[in-house]
Amino acid sequence: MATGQLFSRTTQALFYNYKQLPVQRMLDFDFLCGRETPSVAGIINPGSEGFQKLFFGQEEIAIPVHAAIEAACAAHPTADVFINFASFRSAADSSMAALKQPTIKVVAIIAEGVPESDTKQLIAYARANNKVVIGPATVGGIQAGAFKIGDTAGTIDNIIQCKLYRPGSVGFVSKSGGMSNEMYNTVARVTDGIYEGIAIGGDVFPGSTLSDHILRFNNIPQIKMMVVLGELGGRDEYSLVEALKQGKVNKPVVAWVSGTCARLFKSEVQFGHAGAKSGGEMESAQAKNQALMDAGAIVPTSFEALESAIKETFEKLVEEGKVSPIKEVTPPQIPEDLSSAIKSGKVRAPTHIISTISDDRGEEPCYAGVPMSSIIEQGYGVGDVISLLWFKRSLPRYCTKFIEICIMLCADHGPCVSGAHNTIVTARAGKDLVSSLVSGLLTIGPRFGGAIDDAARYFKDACDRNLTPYEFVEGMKKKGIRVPGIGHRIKSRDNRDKRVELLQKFARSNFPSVKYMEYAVTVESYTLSKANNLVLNVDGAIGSLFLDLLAGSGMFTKQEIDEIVQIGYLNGLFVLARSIGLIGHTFDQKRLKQPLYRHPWEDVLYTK
Ligand code: Q5B
Repeated sequence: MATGQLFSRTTQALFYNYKQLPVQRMLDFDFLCGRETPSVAGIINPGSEGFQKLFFGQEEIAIPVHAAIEAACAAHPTADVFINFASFRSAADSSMAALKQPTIKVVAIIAEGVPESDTKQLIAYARANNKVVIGPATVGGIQAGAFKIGDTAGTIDNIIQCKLYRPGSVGFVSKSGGMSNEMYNTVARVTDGIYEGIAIGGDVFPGSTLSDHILRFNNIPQIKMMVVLGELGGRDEYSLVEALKQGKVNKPVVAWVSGTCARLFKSEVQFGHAGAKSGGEMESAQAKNQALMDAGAIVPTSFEALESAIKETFEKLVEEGKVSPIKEVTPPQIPEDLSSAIKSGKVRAPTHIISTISDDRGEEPCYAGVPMSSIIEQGYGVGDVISLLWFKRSLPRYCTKFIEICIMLCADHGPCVSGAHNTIVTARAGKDLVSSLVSGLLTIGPRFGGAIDDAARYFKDACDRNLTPYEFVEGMKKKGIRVPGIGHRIKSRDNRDKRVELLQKFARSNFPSVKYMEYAVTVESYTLSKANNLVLNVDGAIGSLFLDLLAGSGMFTKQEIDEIVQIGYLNGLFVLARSIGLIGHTFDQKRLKQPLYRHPWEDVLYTK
């Protein structure tokens, strides 16, 4: 691998498999470093395209989203780093596809658990084509003040504390991403800071090794000393030993191999990483530390002593005049996200929606405060759910039973009624379920099914004002208004609507009072004297009986009843009920493979 710089202040990456947090962290880092361009040129989200909104400092920017790697590389030919956040299942294929793109030079693979055979193929391809793989199982890497991969170095607070917003003189490489954060802090405390840090990942076969990066750091003039954090298991550190012995590294290397405690265990121990297990003597931390020391690395006696070893090495370089003092800069303040500021209580923000009927934030959703499990365990029915979500209270069983009866009785009234007809025509025009359903629902209104609210309004007003049926009906006639809830196209005095009879029967035996319904019946007697079809229809029966339910249940104040009638809750019963039938008609037509409907000419009166 060798050569030198992988990244710069203009490096741009393609981010595979969109994850909001790491991309935003990269952009926040860019802003902190005073980069002019965002380090993420494009996002690849297999199968979807468009733009993703993210913050670049205070401004929102739209980063292009591509469906495929090839398309992203073609659209962003200067982006040469591929940051792969794919799962371990698809990381190898997507990484290989990226490596095969001429524009991609570095591939960082975050996933843990990539099959070793796949990793070996990636390594072989990368070596043969002069490309660099960082990972798998890595957090990535960082060039201070220039470019950062994904979540490397953690939060912005940590990055500021570790002074990673501007370059120092130390090249750092480790296996562990977590320990990198620790070491960035240590290095910032005792030197002028990190120039570049890479976590190669904890797998047995890393895409690039500790020595690969040390040899590369050796070629970067800005790096004056290197720090290596190895770990027990594997033989990677020995290639560094070889490089040191062969004199290929001419800058001081401070090294520590962790895992010296493995000797305290009687049997072989597997540490966190796949590659970190105590094998034979050669793979022990002690043996590797000794070999590194023998080869000329500065190796402390313990991890605790690593900090002073780094400090001494750096101070020596300063004394020798090999490190020039760094110009400190104050990084700009990253604006805090509203969500975290609210969480910490620093700011308050007005909500945009108010809701009082349901809440899905807790362990289980609640309808008007009643948890889902109670609804199921206590045998609630659809009527109870409607009473919770529409009326925000648990109504007595006879009320919820009445609601359920309304739903059942109004679910359908054959294919010839306005709504079903529209639904059938729509379904036969090849439209989908929702279109067919809503085309039927849109016919519900003052003449068809949607007269319940008006029936309740007018019957209530007339009954409360003690109007006689004559005064009421004739008064409506004078105003040119048909009495809502009265009249039917096919039902009549001699062909009563069974639904109305069933509703009346239930109410008479269960409701404490049926005052409004009885009033509607007296109105019906009067309208029937005018015409045979002016019966109390299903809308009128439900409208008047719901007034009785509201008034007789003792669950509503007078003001609440007026509000329910005024807002118009009750057509909802017909809409809900008839949706069942309209859905059925849609399926029926589709099942019957009915062709496009065309109304016959003979059925139309053509006239001038
Ligand atoms: N006249 C329902 O009318 C219908 C009068 C009236 C005083 C009235 C009509 C009406 C009020 C709205 C209403 C719900 C349009 C009906 C439903 C669900 C359904 C449907 C299904 C299902 C029927 C003839 C003469 C005229 C009119 C007078 C009529 N209604 N006077 N008050 N309410 N009702 N809708 O048969 O002197 O000759 O000029 O608007 O409650 O939708 O099954 O189909 O489940 O799907 O077309 O049950 O009653 O009568 O318009 O020819 O009028 O009666 O003034 O008098 P028709 P028209 P005149 S339930």
